Amino acid sequence: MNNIEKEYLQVKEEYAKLGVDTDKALERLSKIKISLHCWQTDDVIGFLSGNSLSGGIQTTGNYPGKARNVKEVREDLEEALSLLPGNYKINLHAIYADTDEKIDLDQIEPRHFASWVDWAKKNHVGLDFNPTCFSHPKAVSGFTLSSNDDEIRNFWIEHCKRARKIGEYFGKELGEPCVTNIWVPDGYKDIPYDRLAPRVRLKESLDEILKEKIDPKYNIDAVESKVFGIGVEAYTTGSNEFYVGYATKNNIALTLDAGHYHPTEYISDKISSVSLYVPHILLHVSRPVRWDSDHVVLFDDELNEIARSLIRNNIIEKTSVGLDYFDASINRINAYVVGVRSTLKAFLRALLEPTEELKRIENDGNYTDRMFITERLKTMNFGKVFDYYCYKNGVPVGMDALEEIHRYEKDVLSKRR
Ligand code: RNT
Ligand code: ZN
Repeated sequence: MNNIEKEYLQVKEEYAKLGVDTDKALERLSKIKISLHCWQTDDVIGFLSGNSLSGGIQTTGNYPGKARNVKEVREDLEEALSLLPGNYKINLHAIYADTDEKIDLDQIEPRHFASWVDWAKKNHVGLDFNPTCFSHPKAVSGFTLSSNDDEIRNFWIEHCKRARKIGEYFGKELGEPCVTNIWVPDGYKDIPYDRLAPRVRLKESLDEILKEKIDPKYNIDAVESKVFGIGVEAYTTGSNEFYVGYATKNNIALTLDAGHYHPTEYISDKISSVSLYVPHILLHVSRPVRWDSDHVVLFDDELNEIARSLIRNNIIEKTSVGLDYFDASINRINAYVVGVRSTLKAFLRALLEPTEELKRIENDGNYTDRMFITERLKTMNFGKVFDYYCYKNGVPVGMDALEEIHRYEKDVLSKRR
């Protein structure tokens, strides 16, 4: 028995004293499939819409080694996956189509993504999808699905309709539903006179996009709100209330992006409420810092709270978990590895709680034991359980992962000039 196994057995005993079965927790952890956002590889540029990012989101930094083509995007995703325990999905945006044809976003078809399906099969990952309603000449006015220009609005409606068909295609090919998430950057920099009209148009656009019924066995529709973007500070058409209402009324998935709310608002406290009214939740795991909603996810308090809300009430059963951030100032493989490992650790820690026992204690009004046990849990050595999980899954444990990140940077990323 090596050290990792020995230490695991010790910690397992400690957890058993609290009534927690660490093996079972790891078994449950292995069923949570995180979706890796492909756009961290190349700072959300893609291959269809030109070379700059717009729509109120931004990457800063120019750390060397960003992916320049579809082959490099896949190479980097494979490298990231090789450093991560468990099973995954990959989250694509429409701009990551793999085609030589000169097509615009209102012309995308499943065949432009066929090589992604082959790649996904080979790498045993599922696929998720997003229409790309930004970084495009038809988005420069700041409005897409809520534009008052019919030509523009129809262009984006057509794009989103096609995105859903691609989602359905992914779902059929890969045997697990694709979550197709609609996020639009629409809004005003300065104070609007009419707050309703753009929302009426957004609602009508969505109604039109979702008119065709697609079996949720293949494609799950999701809609994502936001409080503000850069240059869209005064008014966002697709606000929280807009989409909570829309998703509830239309029985589709609601996306909760951890970076899309006021700084004192947390999605961890929204999850339980919305779970009562929407059939499915898509989580965009992200980290807001001041104006930015997209820093690399770290193992912080809010991430732990998010995991707890999902695990303690088993809301995870109706939740898809995707990462959403883009940092161009650090090694991009590291951004994946840290973001995913942090998320997994938060889930693991939540799974290592005597959940039923704590619920009972709380219902009995026994706040003494509730306080003692939840405080005790904070210093339990879940890190050793996580190390063991990595080891069992044949991926580098602890600092060994960083060593591999360095090797890949030296051998691969630094050669991309
Ligand atoms: C933007 C949204 C959206 C994007 C991705 C690239 O604020 O979070 O999800 O980050 O679609
Ligand atoms: Zn998001």
